[in-house]
Amino acid sequence: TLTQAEKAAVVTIWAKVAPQAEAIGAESLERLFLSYPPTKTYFPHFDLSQGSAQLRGHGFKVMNAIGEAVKNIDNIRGALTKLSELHAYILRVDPVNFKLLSHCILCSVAAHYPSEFTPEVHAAWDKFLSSISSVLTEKYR
Ligand code: ZNH
Repeated sequence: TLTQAEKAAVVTIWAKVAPQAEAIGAESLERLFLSYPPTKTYFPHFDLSQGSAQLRGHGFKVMNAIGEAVKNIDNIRGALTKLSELHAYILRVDPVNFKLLSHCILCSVAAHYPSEFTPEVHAAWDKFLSSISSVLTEKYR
């Protein structure tokens, strides 16, 4: 679980990211598909070219879900139950991919807000994204 200071760091950066959710989400997906091409196999039905409407739309949805987790930072599991079931039972995304996407989201946030992205903020966001990933992959067992 996150400390009070870590929660505060997550909330502070989210306030910056939220208005740019679509751009940062799409950039995170672009980073994912370029750096880890096998992840593209989950999106055979998508136009994955840079800046495509589908990439932006999906990037927005992913960041929106992260926003829900920020709003419910003391009950991330409760906030993401539906998504957890979707990923485990329907999409069947291999859990390793969550680490890759989390890393790409961190890189995008760092690239957009370099001066805010202190080591403390980095660590807090890393822990926060890991909690989200745990929730989204826990139904696989
Ligand atoms: Zn996921 C979908 C979120 C990860 C794959 N996703 C989705 C959605 C959301 C999300 C919100 C939408 C839903 C509805 O519509 O209802 N994800 C998310 C998050 C995360 C994720 C938050 C983390 C952080 N995913 C992921 C990964 C992968 C994925 C890692 C792989 C690689 N997803 C996916 C898919 C889908 C989704 C495939 C479907 C899409 C379409 O549209 O089709």
